[in-house]
Amino acid sequence: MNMEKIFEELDELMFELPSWAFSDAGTRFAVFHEEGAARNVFERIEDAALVHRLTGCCPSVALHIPWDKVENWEELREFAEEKGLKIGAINPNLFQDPDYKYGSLTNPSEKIRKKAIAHVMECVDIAEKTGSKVISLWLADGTDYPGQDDFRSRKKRLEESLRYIYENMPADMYLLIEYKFFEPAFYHTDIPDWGTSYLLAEKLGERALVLVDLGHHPQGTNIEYIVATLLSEKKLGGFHLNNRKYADDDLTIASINPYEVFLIFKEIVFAWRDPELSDSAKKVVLMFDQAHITKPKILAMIQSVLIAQELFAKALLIDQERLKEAQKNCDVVEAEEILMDAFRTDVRPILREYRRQKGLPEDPLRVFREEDYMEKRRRERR
Ligand code: LRH
Ligand code: MN
Ligand code: MN
Repeated sequence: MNMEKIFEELDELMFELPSWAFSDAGTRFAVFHEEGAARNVFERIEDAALVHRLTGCCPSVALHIPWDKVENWEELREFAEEKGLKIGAINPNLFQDPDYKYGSLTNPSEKIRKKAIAHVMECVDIAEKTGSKVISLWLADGTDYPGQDDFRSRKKRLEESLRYIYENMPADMYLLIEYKFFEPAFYHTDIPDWGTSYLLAEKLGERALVLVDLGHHPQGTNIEYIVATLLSEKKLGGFHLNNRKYADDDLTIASINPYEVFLIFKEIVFAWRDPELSDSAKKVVLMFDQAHITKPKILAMIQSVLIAQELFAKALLIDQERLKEAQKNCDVVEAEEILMDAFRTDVRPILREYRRQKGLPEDPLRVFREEDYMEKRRRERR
């Protein structure tokens, strides 16, 4: 094992935290209050900064507009920078306004489409003011019943709306297009899969890319294969990391299926090391999109970062040369054993040593509990 190489690669592994994971969360049945949870964007940034301080690998925070709201965006940017954070992807909200009942960027009404476009452009403006280079778009658009609207007309409206947004963004800003195969619409979804996101992104241009949310696929989908395909086309823009058992559960990454995450990270690691793909693969943003209902939020986020880092470190350990050899020889068992060798390795001592060398706590979860950061927040945020 070449520790120096592994540590160098770990240095490049950065995650983006979602502001919305630090506030009260729930299901469509109820929202639960956590004492001391962040109440506004400043407190969300404070919590994200704490996660970064303890883990050393989460230097940016994604915002959701208008869940995150301030008078002065430049001021928010300064506040974040003082805390050691950058503002990451700006996520427009095109799913909560009742005007979007029949769609946002696809709505049959031109007036509502224009309203949705204006909201995205407001987010572009916020991105400029906060120093962000990424707009991350997810649409709840779809229909509930056959015949409700015309598929091809909706596709055309969507393409036109996206074209306007793309052409009016600054020339160095990226547009990530997220897909989700169902929900909230139950009959059809306008952007249901990676193929549709890819098609839209491809038509728009180089700065439009696909975003893969791990919870947005039908059961049994081979996500690592989608990831490999998008990486090879230089069309993968980012991830929303999370896990699920049933639908879009937004559970802690790897809590249900760690091997799947390992196999996805393997694709990223191999693309990082491929001279042809390295540049584009290293730009892929690894964001979390999790909502912790029964776990304390900051603690759950630290846990998420650590498990993601751990699975990435395992993927770094795969003996790529031996794997190539086994694949050439069609030695299926040997190839799988090479992956499993890495997956079964306990990398926790390596990561403790890595953190020690960086001056970080070796066990961030323990430090968070021992320093009683939550009690402090409960007192301050009463
Ligand atoms: C939709 C989604 C999307 C939203 C977030 C809050 O299910 O994954 O990314 O922006 O949840
Ligand atoms: Mn998502
Ligand atoms: Mn989701």
